[in-house]
Amino acid sequence: MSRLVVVSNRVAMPENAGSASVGGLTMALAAALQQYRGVWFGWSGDTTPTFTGETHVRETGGVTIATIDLEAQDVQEYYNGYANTVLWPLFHYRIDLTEYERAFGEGYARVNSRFAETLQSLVRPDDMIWVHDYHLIPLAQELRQRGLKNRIGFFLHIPWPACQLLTTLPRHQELVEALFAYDLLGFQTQDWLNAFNGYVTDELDGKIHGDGYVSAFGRTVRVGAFPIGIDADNFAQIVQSPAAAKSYDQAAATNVYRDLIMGVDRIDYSKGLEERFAAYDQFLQTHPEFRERVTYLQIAQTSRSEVETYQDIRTRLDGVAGRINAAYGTLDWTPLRYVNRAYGRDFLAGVYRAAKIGLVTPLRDGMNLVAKEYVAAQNPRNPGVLVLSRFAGAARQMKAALIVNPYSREDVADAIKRGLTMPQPERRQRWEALMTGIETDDVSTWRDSFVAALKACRPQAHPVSAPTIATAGANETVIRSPAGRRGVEAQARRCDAGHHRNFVGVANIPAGADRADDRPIFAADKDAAGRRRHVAAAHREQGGVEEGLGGRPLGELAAAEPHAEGALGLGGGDVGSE
Ligand code: ADQ
Repeated sequence: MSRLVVVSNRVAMPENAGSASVGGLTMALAAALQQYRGVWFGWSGDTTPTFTGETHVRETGGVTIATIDLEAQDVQEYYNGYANTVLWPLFHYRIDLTEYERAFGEGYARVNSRFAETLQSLVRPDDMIWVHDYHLIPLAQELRQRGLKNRIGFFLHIPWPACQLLTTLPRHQELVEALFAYDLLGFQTQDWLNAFNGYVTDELDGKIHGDGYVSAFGRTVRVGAFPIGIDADNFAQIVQSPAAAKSYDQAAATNVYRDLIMGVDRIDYSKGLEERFAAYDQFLQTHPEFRERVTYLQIAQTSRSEVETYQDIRTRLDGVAGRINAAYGTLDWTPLRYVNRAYGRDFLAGVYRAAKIGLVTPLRDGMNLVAKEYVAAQNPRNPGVLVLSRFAGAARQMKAALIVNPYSREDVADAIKRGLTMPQPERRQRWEALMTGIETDDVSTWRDSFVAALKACRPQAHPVSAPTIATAGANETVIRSPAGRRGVEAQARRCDAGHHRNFVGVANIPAGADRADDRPIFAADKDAAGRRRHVAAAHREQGGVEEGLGGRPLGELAAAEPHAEGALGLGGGDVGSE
């Protein structure tokens, strides 16, 4: 049996995954790896002054855990920067919060290259590799360039943005092209898959085949929607645990005369917490008869606290929570209890069960596992009501919830009222429909269907050898790549990223140029300001650009005036314009 190699940004030890550790991805992967004999590879969370490439390996519960440390600059540019200040806001439709900085893109490329460099020595030829999430989009391309032919799948845990939004990202095509180095691309829902397909047809002029494959950049990959679920069996056991019983009793005892409304989220603007607080305010304002009869408990763990936007949102939430309590609170009633900490899953399960309303109102969410956990924790005889945003991926499956528009505080306030007054038979009917879905589409269905699709997909013909690079004179570097123009271009960028930022573009050597063997080349010269200037050229026969260098010999090229791309006949559109 081939092993499963899971790669994600962070690795959480499976034995701790059931505790207070946070993050839907962690929960899902721990469950997946306990079933498969495999390797989990990722960043340790630690930093070293200089990257060593040393892998820390250990075995636990039949799983090999392999981690690497990163440099502080890597963490800043790749994790806080490109992943969480560019891709996360952009993919959650918040281009107003997206901060493009070239250094972030370079850090992202560098860390993906470091991941690939270290990972390749751990991978056996028949391993299947499953890469997770937006931090690691270029990883397969990096591995292919190092000669790996394994089946590699990618799963995106967050939404895929609409084409018009994605095109605001400098070098968006390059990012999407990297996805075509995978064999399988998985999305949470059909909506996000449709958005991806929309980009492929509208922006790339690619093709959507009827059989689940899409083509662009001369490559064809399998795509699919694989909605993630929770470990329903495990959750059912957790709900029955003594710790859950204790937290249930605590929550019930403090709310004997009151109904509990509950939210559990990481503090993140995508989760719609400010809007949710405003909706609760609206509810109390327009339904005074419910004052002192409800308590809203919001458990919100801080996350990504090194990113400024996350510090800002925390400050704002503190302010809004304080204002609501000041406006409506009485001597013995705190309308909104807002708690910034992580709890164990067993503790959470008990509190979920005690809550009459589960309030899950993200503005945009790949799936949202809290919605599923809340339902799974309910007492079947007397279940609570899930109020769920239509913009969570989960809304696609959980149609028996009260579906709301999180941007409308009136809509959410109405749903809170409806949930609080909903007769028991309707609550039970809705809960049964929701619970059936949670049991059917649980985490093992997600895992098994993804892995089965990865096993079954038609493997791509991957270029198997890495580009070769050689110095061919004072101002020239020769790059050969079996991947043709794209391989040369990618390598040229990598050379460039480390020390210079003035990569110009890629062009073919036309027939008749004075390079007898018509090899792919990458030439560098200096411009008038003394900066190095690079020109890369791809192998003519391997699908390179149409434009040539006008038959001019390389020596002439190297002497060309700066900013004279037109004169050089370079193709490549936005290359180098990041
Ligand atoms: P997240 O954005 O982290 O995950 P979510 O799916 O809601 O969002 O998962 C959060 C998990 O963390 C849940 O299991 C929840 O119980 C736990 N959690 C949250 N706050 C906690 C706290 N204070 N204490 C303890 N546990 C807490 C990303 C995507 C989602 C997608 C998941 C999985 O953003 O859309 O559903 O990955 O693919």
